[in-house]
Amino acid sequence: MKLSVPVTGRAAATVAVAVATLFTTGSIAGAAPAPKVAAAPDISVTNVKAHLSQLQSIATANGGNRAHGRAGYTASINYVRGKLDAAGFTTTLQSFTSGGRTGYNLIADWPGGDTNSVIMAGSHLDSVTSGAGINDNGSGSAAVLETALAVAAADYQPTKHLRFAWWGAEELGLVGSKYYVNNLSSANRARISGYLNFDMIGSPNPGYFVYDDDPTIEQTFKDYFAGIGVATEIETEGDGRSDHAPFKSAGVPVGGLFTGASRTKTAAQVAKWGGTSGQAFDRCYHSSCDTTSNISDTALNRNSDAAAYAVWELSQ
Ligand code: DTR
Ligand code: ZN
Ligand code: ZN
Repeated sequence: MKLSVPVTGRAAATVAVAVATLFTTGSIAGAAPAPKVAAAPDISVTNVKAHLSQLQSIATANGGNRAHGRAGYTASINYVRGKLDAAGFTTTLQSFTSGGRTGYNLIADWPGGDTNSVIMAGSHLDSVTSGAGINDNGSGSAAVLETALAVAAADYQPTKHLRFAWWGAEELGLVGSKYYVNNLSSANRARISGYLNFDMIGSPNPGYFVYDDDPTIEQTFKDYFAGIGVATEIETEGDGRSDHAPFKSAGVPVGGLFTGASRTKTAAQVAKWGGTSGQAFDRCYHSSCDTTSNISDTALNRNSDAAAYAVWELSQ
């Protein structure tokens, strides 16, 4: 399709992807049509679950876990990196040492966009040593991976630059994400306009918790859930207990999603969300039963879609 009007700014950046949908709103005769923002895709929960199966197989083949400094962690990194490289991302491994073992952060940049204004989405890829870590945090890792692959599949070209991250050694005290933030120059830190964190988003007895940090990011997630008619609550099960904390401490606007860990679901929460009252959101938290059976497909689906929605909305 050839455009007969000059296209500038956001429209120019998105025209390659969205030519068919860009000018779908009605326009007054003679006036330039209003540009329409690109809509986020629906993330395939089947694809997200396929990544979880792969992470489970990796744990099973490597002593039952994907923990920092173990073979299951490097295999997890290689799996995620292989998918991203094949899709056209620029990937970087950042190594650090913790407890005498080498750890890795995987960073994937999507070429294009304004690198002075970066939207990041991240999740920790390590598990504890006691299990495969499929909800904690295969769930966030798989959702972020599938969101990144959806960016590539759409050839999405937002105005902002997109960066995805998989952190190492979160379970040892946010070691990888702290290392990343501490090693950013102040100029590069200032270029990050938002960091979105996904840690435990498929709990089997789920709640829908939104981090109460940056108001714009929080509202973006709330808008998504309002649109699908799902109530949310503010996340309170340990503020600062995941990889958004170092970003927040450094002054980066943060947000994220969570479906609950060892806290108990109340009767009021069951009235909103269903599930079992008096039972933990995740009874297998940090246990050997955190396997592919320890996932609510509904929660995983909703939160994966919410992740993509926020990445799209906040980057254009
Ligand atoms: N940091 C997590 C679990 C966790 C507990 N509370 C929250 C709140 C928000 C995100 C995550 C969490 C772990 O990896 O064990
Ligand atoms: Zn976690
Ligand atoms: Zn954990």
